Amino acid sequence: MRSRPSKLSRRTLLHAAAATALASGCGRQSGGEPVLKVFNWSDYIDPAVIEEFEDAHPCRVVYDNFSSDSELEARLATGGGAYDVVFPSDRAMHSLLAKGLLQPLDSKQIGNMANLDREFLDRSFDRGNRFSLPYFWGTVAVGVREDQVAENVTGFEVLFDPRYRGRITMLDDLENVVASVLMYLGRPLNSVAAADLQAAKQLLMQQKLLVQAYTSDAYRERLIAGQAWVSLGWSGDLLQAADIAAEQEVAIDVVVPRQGTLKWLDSMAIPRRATNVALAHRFIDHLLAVDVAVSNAIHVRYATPNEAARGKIPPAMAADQRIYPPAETLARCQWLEDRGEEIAKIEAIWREVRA
Ligand code: N2P
Repeated sequence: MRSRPSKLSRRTLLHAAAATALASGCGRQSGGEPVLKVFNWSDYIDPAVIEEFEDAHPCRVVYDNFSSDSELEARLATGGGAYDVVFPSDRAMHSLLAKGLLQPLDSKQIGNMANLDREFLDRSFDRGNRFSLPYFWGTVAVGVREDQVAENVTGFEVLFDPRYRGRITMLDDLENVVASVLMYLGRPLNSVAAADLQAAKQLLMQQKLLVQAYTSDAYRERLIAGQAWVSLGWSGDLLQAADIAAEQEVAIDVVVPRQGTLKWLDSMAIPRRATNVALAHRFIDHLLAVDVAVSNAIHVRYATPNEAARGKIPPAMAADQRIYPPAETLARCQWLEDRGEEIAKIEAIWREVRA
């Protein structure tokens, strides 16, 4: 009996289709059909949502992936790709705005923004939401292969356990990793104090000997395949891995550290150099429509900032504490703050860890 294609293989097909479209050189208006170029994190949209948009508007969406804030910024700064809609993290927004790489949104064209939960609007990185609207939020969490790790994991500790030498993956993301380590050490997550950063660096250098890979996307496949046993990852990606593994009767536990962790908010925005601005607004408005946001949230397993949609997602999902952590855990979570020039200190640590 043929098994149905896994979510990952459907995604792979989607990426392949996007890559072929790019390679064949049909940038804009090929055959008169408008093209919308979207640049997003991997495994971060329901492919059906794109298809519905293409049918409703008629256009073709060229969909491309990045796996770090710096990759997004570099692409926007050099003009490569000329994207129309991008999905920066809260951390990335500070720098994209400081460099003038985004353009203001026309809120009149985005009526569905009324669906958003005010809690996620007007954040420090974009007061008044002049340039961005929230897409999903989530946490930095730990994925654990239950068949390989016997103890009850409650937080980051398992990532530093020598018993799992060579079976640990970490995000390839300096700020997320350093913040998680500071949290594990019980120090302020945004600290740039020398003593805190020294302690974080020391631990990361020790841990390096245990780490199989630093990766911000391949950890899902590695956990599913049993190549990795514990991974620092983003909540929804880990839950996607857990779902796929469950189909193969493999249990992956997704642990949002009880001591608190990093919470983050990704946004939708339009680059300054976008070429299809009207269609970009329509795409953002589409993603904010209640039914679209519901199916997208079900698919990606991240927490939706769309209040109207949250009321309509299946109750088991709305109550899933791995997606929406309980209030007492959330109270211990923190956002990344803009640390300006001080970020160079964290970059220096990361260069040594990754050397
Ligand atoms: C989705 C990754 C979420 C991005 N694959 C974290 N900012």
